[in-house]
Amino acid sequence: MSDLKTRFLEVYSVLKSDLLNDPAFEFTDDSRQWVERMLDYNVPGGKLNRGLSVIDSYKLLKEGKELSDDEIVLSSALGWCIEWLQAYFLVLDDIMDGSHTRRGQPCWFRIPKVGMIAINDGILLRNHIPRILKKHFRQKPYYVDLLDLFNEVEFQTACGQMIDLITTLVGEKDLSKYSLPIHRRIVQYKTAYYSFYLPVACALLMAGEDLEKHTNVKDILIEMGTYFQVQDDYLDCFGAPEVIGKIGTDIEDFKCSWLVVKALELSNEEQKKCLHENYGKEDPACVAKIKELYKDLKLQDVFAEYESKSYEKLIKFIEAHPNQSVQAVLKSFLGKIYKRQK
Ligand code: DMA
Ligand code: MG
Ligand code: MG
Ligand code: MG
Repeated sequence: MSDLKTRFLEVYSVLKSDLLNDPAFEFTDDSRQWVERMLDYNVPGGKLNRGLSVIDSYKLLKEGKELSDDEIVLSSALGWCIEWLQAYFLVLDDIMDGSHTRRGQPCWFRIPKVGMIAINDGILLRNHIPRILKKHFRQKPYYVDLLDLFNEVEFQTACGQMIDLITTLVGEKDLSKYSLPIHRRIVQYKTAYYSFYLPVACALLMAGEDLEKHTNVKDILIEMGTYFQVQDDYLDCFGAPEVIGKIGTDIEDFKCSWLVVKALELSNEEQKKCLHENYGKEDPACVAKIKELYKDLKLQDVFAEYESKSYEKLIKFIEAHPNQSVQAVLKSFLGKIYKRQK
């Protein structure tokens, strides 16, 4: 394990212990145990790409200078705030999407003693973020900007989740209404802001930068986030559950996934009929028919083409940026996700 990752994980234990001893609540042994188990189950078990990106980005912005202990702890704490935000959204997303597994284990709400308590746990996870920020950043000149950033991004993500969910009502009425512009809007809001813009924006604030001056960085990161969510949509159907740690539900859920949009574009009349008849059904036989159709339409090849085109486009976009260390931040982020299998 890289040294920074070890340090990052150490900071998790510190943040957790602060939260479990928060003087604003009189914890009992039971409540403390509940929160500890809930955090350990939902917060640290992912790839940690978003969280680690804050430290990586901050380091690159400092032109590779050794970070002080304090800088490592602070950038890690911000990274963990993003992981907390992600945990909060995922706990609730899995309930709404009717998912079964996440990160190779049952979704939190599927644990018999948890059930719908998971909703409140999601709210708690969300409330931990400002508590972490207050404890570690209250005295910083960029504290208000940090709070504002997290609020803005959370709002955009919740709106993205809303359109992800209400668009299925459109699809149930008329599947042929699904299109790339609609898909793009959903994924930009539900994924790109919090997964891509937020980590780099946190690092920029820590480095004393003004976010208003970095709208072009934001544009590139949103583009990258869109590409990332297309990968997520692809892996939902074609990924190996034991590798991605989750079983896909997009077909059953009538989601406006990149795959169904492409399938609609490429289908003949008969194939369209098959889509209309089988998409959005729980029945495994219907799901199998959709997957068969995706294969007939060679969506794996269509995706591979999309993936290399997106990569080229993003690299061009990045290389047009005037600042070398910003370029390095963006390239490092892109390198972590290109051709990802999980
Ligand atoms: C998830 O989209 C977006 C957020 C904000 C959690 P999704 O439902 O496609 O994610 P997953 O495939 O991980 O359930
Ligand atoms: Mg989901
Ligand atoms: Mg979802
Ligand atoms: Mg998905």
